[in-house]
Amino acid sequence: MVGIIMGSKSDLGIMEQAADFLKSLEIPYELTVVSAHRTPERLFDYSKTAKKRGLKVIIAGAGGAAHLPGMVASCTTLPVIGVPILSSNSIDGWDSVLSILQMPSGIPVATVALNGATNAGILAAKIMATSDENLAKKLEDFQNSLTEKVLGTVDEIKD
Ligand code: RP5
Repeated sequence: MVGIIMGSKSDLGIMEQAADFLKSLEIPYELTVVSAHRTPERLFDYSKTAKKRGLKVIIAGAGGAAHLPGMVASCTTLPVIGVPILSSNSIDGWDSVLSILQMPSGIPVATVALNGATNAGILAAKIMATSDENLAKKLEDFQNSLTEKVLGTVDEIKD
């Protein structure tokens, strides 16, 4: 089970891309809003009960002063994947990228690219696949499909 959280409902358009990938591999997930600044008690409750509730990985996305992934990581031993989001009043996304990326030593967040929610879903699936051979096979098929897709374009470009 993967937990997907975001700082605001306005992040949903990006974060549901992580959910879409998990769904495509039939990985169960939950998806909800948890704001580090507007619902701090909910953040503590969510992250401190996450493991007990059966979550194995948490994907956390936020824009601007994006403290959600780091704060969640500080409250759980589960791996946390951070998704920086380009929000409407952002400084080109750098505010979010750096807030999530520049974690202090001891509390890592695996940070994907700006708006990189699909990759966050893939990374979560890869973590789950370390103890699930069936899932590992599905990921292998997925990666092979990427290779075939690119090779399929090779002949389309003639000298
Ligand atoms: C962050 O501020 C959220 O993650 C969102 O990306 C950004 C803007 O939030 P709203 O003002 O749209 O709720 O906390």
